[in-house]
Amino acid sequence: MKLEQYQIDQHNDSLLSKHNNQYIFIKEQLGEQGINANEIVKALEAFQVAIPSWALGTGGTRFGRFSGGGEPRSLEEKVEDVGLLHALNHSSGSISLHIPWDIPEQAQSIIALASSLNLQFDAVNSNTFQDQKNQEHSYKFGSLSHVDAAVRKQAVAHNIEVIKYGKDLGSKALSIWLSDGSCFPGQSNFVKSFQYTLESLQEIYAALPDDWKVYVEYKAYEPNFYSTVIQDWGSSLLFCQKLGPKADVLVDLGHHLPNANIEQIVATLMMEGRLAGFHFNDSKYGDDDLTVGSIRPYMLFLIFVELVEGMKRAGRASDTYAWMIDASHNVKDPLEDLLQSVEAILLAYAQALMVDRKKLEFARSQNDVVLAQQILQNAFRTDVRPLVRESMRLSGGALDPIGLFRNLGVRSELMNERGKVTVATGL
Ligand code: AOS
Ligand code: ZN
Ligand code: ZN
Ligand code: ZN
Repeated sequence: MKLEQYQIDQHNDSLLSKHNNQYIFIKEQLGEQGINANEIVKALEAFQVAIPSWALGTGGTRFGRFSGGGEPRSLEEKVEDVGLLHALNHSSGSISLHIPWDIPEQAQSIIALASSLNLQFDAVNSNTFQDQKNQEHSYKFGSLSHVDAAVRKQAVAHNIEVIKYGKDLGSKALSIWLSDGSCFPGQSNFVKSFQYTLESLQEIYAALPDDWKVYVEYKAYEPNFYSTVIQDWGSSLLFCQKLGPKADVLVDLGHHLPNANIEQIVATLMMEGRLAGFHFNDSKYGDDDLTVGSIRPYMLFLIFVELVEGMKRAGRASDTYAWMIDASHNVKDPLEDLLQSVEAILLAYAQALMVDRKKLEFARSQNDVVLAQQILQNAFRTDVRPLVRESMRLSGGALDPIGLFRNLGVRSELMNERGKVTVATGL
């Protein structure tokens, strides 16, 4: 199934006069505060969020998986799904593959399909947290950090193979999330685990093409519940610093211990020029991988306040970072869910762009705590949805992506094509 531009235009026409009123209202409101709405809209248009191939099906949990119908059965169908998202919102212009859940056997035809949908290939993800069929050594007790050199060698070789797949597709980065760690005190030697991991990462790093990066993702716990080798941003940064300039830290919002001040972590990583990008999601308890902005939208906004500031300070455009959604669950239509996530990201970004930085710095210099808080909350409490809609409309997307997805019956069309019970590969 493919969306045609006339379907989007018809939909937009039907909503246009209502939208225009709302947009003019916020434009005036912002104008009074000296903020140019059109500039924010332009920045929103340029902000692209990658979609991970594993979020296109209903997610698995340890306790069961309740697949919906019409899920993608192949890599081609996953690319087509992201094409649908991108046609609707024009903000999801790339797909991130996970090897071996996705094996791009015929790179040329996959590339052709992707480019016909205006999609690119984002970072490729390796997987040494599961054993694959016919694999010689098990990762039960670790991969890049394993006590046995033969296991480490196998895990390094896998990562190098993933780079090769990515190269064929035009990806420019390898994302590594390691589940390595221990479940019980005494099980592993922290220092040896770190050093083995470093040596393994160095071998992978050496295999990176010149214009590639490696993103090192950290996570506090799970599946290991006593220690994790790359447990926090500090460990991740340490690995990156030892590896070299092609390695940067990847922040997944669900990977911190409770109540961590993630916005401060972001500010510090950006200060050091070592933020690779994000895996966006939301959570109440742990690595819940819920829809972005569904639980803690104010935190998301505060993170974007730092991102906007950091990008400005570094003189870097938003497309020089890796923004991705890493979410998955059982209860929503995955495509509708991803549309909600992308919208939440753009809303937080728009609000962060509204913050009056000069006034904020002045308030800080005066220790005017009340004013500083008010400046942030004034932005957060502004309904910026018309700005996000305008950015989608201008770039050729839909004013109401989920509304159009439903009106066109996209999911039932996909079920007709693919079947009522299909299970996408992934966690
Ligand atoms: C795992 O918790 C991480 O978020 C990784 O990014 C992982 O590769 C991805 O979520 C797929 O499971
Ligand atoms: Zn992640
Ligand atoms: Zn995660
Ligand atoms: Zn997560």
